[in-house]
Amino acid sequence: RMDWNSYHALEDIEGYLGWLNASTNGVVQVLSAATTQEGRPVYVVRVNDRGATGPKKRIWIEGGIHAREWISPAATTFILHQVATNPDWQRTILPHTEWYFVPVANPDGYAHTFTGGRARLWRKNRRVNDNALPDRCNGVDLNRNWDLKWGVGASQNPCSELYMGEVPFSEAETTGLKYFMERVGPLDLFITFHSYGQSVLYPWGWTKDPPKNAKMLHRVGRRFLEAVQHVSKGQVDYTLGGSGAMLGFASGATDDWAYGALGAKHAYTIELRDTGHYGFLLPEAQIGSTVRETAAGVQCMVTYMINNG
Ligand code: 0X9
Ligand code: ZN
Repeated sequence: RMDWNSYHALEDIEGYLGWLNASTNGVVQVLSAATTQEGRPVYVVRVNDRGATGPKKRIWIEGGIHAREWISPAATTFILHQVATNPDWQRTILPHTEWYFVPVANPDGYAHTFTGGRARLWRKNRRVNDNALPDRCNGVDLNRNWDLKWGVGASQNPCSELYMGEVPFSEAETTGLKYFMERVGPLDLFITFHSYGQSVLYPWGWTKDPPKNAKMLHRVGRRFLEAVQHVSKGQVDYTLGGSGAMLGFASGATDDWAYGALGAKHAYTIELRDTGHYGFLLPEAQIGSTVRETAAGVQCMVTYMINNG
């Protein structure tokens, strides 16, 4: 049905979502948040055990907003798989949580990277900005298109990989996800998976000034680092900090919007393996260990949040 030993084309991922939807007795629901320029749905997968009452942490996990970062949808689907099918997670985590997964936030871009040679490591979506311009001038960086301090560390040039779009939320993917998130309501935890760099980043993206609950963001982020260290037996190290301070300024990203506009209590961008040796071309042999340590990291963050209010 699905495995985490190879990278999967969009159709395989969608097939797996359909299987989950059909075989988990209403616990997993596959919904659509948007239809892309090329006509593909942007799926949101809700996981909620209606049998469990009592307070629940609301968690949103986004993957695949950057087309070439293939390990991101792999990690997102693996965590979804744990929540939906792992007896340990279902006993200890699921009764206290409600999950929303976006396995591939940029399906057009993702599909494009499966057309051979990873289509020159495409990052943006596939909007046609101007028919007269070369292919690299197509697309909007969906992680520069959200409306919070829009335009910092981004480009107004459509030919740039960091093209922010004509206006905030100019894209079907970002608008659709925004509306969906607003309907879901206040989040306790938002995570968007990227690669590469092995870092856990929290707001803000446009300033080095820490947000008001930076201490708490740091404390919960540490749980991820500790779990990865533990599972990898000290082989894999992540760094942790504010994204503006760690990476340089960039706004219009989902993490800042989820935190600053939607009011998510915790919001993170997690840059997965590696630190640059393979970069975006992380070998398939590393998928399994990467997604397992990542799931352990998220499990520890969520467990901490459940136990600490
Ligand atoms: O620049 C990005 O969009 C992310 N890095 S990546 O190399 N995967 O493109 C980092 C985003 C960090 N968050 C903010 N700057 N708000
Ligand atoms: Zn990215």
